[in-house]
Parts: sequence; C-alpha cells; structure tokens
Amino acid sequence: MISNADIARILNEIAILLDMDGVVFKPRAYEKAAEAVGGADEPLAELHKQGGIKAVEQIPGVGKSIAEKIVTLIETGKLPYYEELHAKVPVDLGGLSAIEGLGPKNIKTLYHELGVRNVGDLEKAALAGKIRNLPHFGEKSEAKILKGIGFFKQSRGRIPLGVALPLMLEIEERLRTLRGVKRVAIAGSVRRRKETVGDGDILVISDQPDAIMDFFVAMPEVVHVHGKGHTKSSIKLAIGMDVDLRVVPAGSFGAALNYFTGSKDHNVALRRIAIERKLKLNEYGLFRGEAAIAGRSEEEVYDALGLPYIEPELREMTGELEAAAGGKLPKLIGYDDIRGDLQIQTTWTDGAHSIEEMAAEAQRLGREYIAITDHTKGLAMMGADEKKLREQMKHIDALNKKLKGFTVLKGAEVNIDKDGGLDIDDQTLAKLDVVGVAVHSHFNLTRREQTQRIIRAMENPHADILFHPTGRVLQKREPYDLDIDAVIAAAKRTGTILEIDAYPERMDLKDEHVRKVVDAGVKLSIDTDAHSVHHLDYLHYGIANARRGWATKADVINTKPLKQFLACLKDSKKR
Ligand code: DGT
Ligand code: CA
Ligand code: CA
Ligand code: ZN
Repeated sequence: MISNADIARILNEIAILLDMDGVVFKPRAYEKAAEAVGGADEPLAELHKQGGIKAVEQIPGVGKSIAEKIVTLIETGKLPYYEELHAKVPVDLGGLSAIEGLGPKNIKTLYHELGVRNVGDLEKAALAGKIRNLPHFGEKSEAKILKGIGFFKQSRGRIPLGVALPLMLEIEERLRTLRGVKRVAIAGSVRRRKETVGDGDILVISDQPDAIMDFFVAMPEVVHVHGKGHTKSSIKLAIGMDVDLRVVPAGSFGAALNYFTGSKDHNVALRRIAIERKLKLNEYGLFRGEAAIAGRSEEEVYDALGLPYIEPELREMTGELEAAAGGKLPKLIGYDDIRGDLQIQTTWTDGAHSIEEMAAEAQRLGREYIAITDHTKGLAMMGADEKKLREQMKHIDALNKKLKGFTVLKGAEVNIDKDGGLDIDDQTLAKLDVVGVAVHSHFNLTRREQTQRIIRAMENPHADILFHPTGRVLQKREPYDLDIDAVIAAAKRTGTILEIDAYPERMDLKDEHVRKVVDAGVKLSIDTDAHSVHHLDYLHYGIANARRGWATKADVINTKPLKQFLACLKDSKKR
C-alpha cells in the first residue's frame, strides 16, 4: 500500500519537473496538493478503497486531474505522467532540491551542461570550479552550493524529532498493550528530546521476549530487519529511521534506561564517578564487587552515586553533573506548564482554520488564552493591513463576549523591514494586546546589518516578542547570520521577549541559545506557530527545547495566568 508520504513526494517532484519546463501555475497546484496529502490524517489508499476517486477529490487542494493521478499511483504503484517528465531530467530530485539555493532551473542546467545527477556529482563539479562558468551561476553561487552540501551532509540520515517522536510514542503504546509486557520506555536521544535523532531506542521488561520480538519486527512500518534476537532486535522503518528494541530484566531496568538514554558522554562521566566511589556502573546495574547495590530505577542509581535525579534533557555534559553535585540543578519547566499560546495564524491570512476553531481547539487542549497573530501586509501572501487588523480586533472583541473561561488576545506577526522598521503603524500596534515581530525577508544581509535591523525592531515600544528569532528551518534553511549575544542584550535592555517557536521544523530558538537567554535573565515565550488546529499540540517541541536550555517555569512568560502575563508586556507597563 503506497503511503501518503510517497504520494506527496511524487507530487512534489512533479512540481519541480514542471517548473524546470517553465510551466506556470501548475507547479504551485502540485505543491499545494503535496502539502495537503502529506498532512492528511488518513492514508489516501484507505480513503480510495472506501470512497473511490470522489473521496480523494474531497482533500482540499486536490482537483480532478491530480486526483486521477493519485488513483493511478494507488492502483498501480506507478505514474506514467511522472515517469515521462522524470525521464527528461533523470536526476535525484529529492537530494538536489534539498541543497539550499538550488532551484528547478539550476538543477536542469547542471544536468544538461555538466551531467550532474546527484549530490555527489554536484560536489565534484563545485570543487573542480566548473559551476562558476555556467550561465546564471558565478563564484558566489558555487561557494553557496558547497556550503549547502556541507549542511546537507551534516544533517543527512538524522530524523527531526517532530517525525521521530510521534512514531516512537505510537510504538511504545503498542508494546505497552502487548500481553507479557511489564514496562516500556523510550530511551536514547528521543528521550533526551534532541532536535534530530540518529535512531530510536526502546526498552521493555518482559518474561516472554520472543513474542515481543516477533511483534516488533512484523509491525506494518518495518521495511527491513537488521537483526532479531532474544534480548535485542533492530529494524528500519519506512521513514528511514532505525529502531533498536531491548528486553531487559526488571532488576536492571533503571540501569539499562540510564545507560541507553545517554548521552554517551554523560554515561562515561557517571561511570567515572562510580569508580571514584569504588563502584562499577554498567547497563546491568551499579555494583560493589559482585553485589548489585542499585539498578531497578534511575533514581536509585543516581542516589547511590550521591546525586539527585537528573532530567534526560539535561544529560549532555554541559554542566549538569556539577550542578547536581552542588544542589544547583534547575527545576525545569514542565510539559503541562504553558497556559497560553501566543503565535497563531488563521483563515484571515494563511491559516487553515478560523479564529473560532483555533480558540475551541486550544481550549479543549487546556489552554487559558491564545493570541491571534496573522501575518501583516509586507508579505506577498495576503497579509493583513491596518484596516484588516482593526476589523479583526472588533471580531475578536465580539467573540470574547461569547467565550467562557478562555480569552482570545489581539495580536499580529508584524514584518520587520530591511532597515528594522515595522510594516504596521504605531497607532494600530498600540491597540493590539500582543505584538510579535519577525524577519521574513532579506535573509542574506551581513551579520552586522541583520543584527542591527532586528535590534531596531525590538526597540519599537510596541514590539513585545521577537518571533522565531534566528529563522532556521531544520535541515532546510540555516539561521540567518546573527549576533545572538547582541540580540539577547537588546532584549534585556528593551524588555522584549524572545520566542521559542515550537513548530517542529523550526524549534527556534535552539537549546544552546535558550541557555544563553536564561543565563541573561531575559524572558522567553513558547508558541506553536499553528496554521491549523492540528498544530496546536506542538508546544511539546518548544518545551523540550526550553528544558534542554535549562529553562524554569519562571523564565517563560506564557506559563503565567492571563493578567500576570499581560502585565509583563511593554504597552501594559505604560498603561
Ligand atoms: P542518536 O541515536 O545518534 O541520536 O543518539 P543516541 O544518544 O540515541 O545514541 P545511540 O542510539 O547510539 O545509543 C543510545 C545510548 O546508548 C547512548 O545515548 C548512550 C549509550 N551508548 C551507546 N554507545 C555507547 C558507548 O560506546 N559507551 C557508552 N558509555 N554509552 C553508549
Ligand atoms: Ca538513538
Ligand atoms: Ca541506538
Ligand atoms: Zn513567521
């Protein structure tokens, strides 16, 4: 059965191939359809089985002609239309288009002029200085391509947490309900909530390991079994991620969980602490001579080493052992501590759901308030101008009268222009409850220009929060060149809040930067950047980054009840 991800990939490649041929409009239609298919909740093959082509056409963005192609793919696993297009430029589109700055037209030129078929060919051509002489290329674009290749190689093979975590949680849940399973735990970098993961690690306590292994290697997502044994099995999932499963005895569970959670450096250091105490620590337990003195739980292991429990997100050897020994570990913000979500887009601009729908879902998820922050006019995509914002404010006032125990705040995601000005006038900004400011253009300014521009925007007396401060997109776009220390100092001086955008492809600020913000005593917000009701539970990824950056509840402004939160914003101080 063809997966939605595979259908989406082929639709995306068709968009690229049509673009190469200079076809207008159609590529966008395929891109939109790919996005809708990729985000669909149910497998299309299943939809098609039940409702035929009509059911496929019900997906927003999928018209009759694209629906027919999807049905061909579902029924035959192939699509002649795609194959004919691809035969004209038979290159690895997935790989090449992942290189930053390489568009469809460039890929076509590189293939026809230099025979570049994949990222390896591309690197050879760039290193040989062959790209700079092509029409529409130059030394600058050649250097940029090399930089892009470096970035691609570094991230290749690692899976974003936003992809890995939901799958791992699902597998964990399936194992938990199996007969004979006493306990299940996710370990490794997924448990530490690292932004990308190499492979998944799961531990199980059971006295029927063979039945568990049989189940594990036969799961529907498994495309390859690397190995299957009584205590360890290893598989590859369709998304390209490997997962290791280990069955361990109850008496060793804590020691094994500690060992397989890592990080490796943290483990090595713990082992050294054990040796200093004339003990031995491994994945089976903590031993004095032959006698196990701890191992059932992680708490027991840390305790026997003279340490308090250390949260998995802190186990990266960035000072957690010293802090633990000195009683100075932070009490990290909890995964349920956020009361409000401060970055939300709606159908007023590029979101998929109305203000009412977003509010209802946020309330259902336990939030107490949200800010509606649609994009503003400077963006090509139908951003709101002053008039539209005022209209929206009225709409929100009326809505709030109807809501109980929940408040919708008036906000905007205001564009920072090239020189640091904002694209909405001050009178209108003053009327909004929450003003987020963000960079959406001119990503390639020099470090000095970029930093100055952002600082100038933060100096605006209405600018409450700097949204997605570094602009990175995981594995796709590097952060803009920015002096983060200068931005943090400016945030401190101007009372501007720095955001952790929790959208899984962003996770921006990243963990290291969060740590700096916390150390500087600057406040954070954690927001989903939701464009649909399905995105409103993304807070988890932002909280993960906050925890990895040692943030406490007090560091994060939207853990506060509404009134206290509002009192921390710039305008309310002056009111
Ligand atoms: P990943 O998968 O690259 O995102 O990172 P991890 O941390 O999940 O690493 P992985 O899957 O290779 O191993 C899981 C844990 O097992 C790791 O965090 C620590 C532990 N571990 C693995 N190899 C070693 C080792 O050689 N020495 C020690 N002390 N621990 C190890
Ligand atoms: Ca791992
Ligand atoms: Ca592993
Ligand atoms: Zn934005």
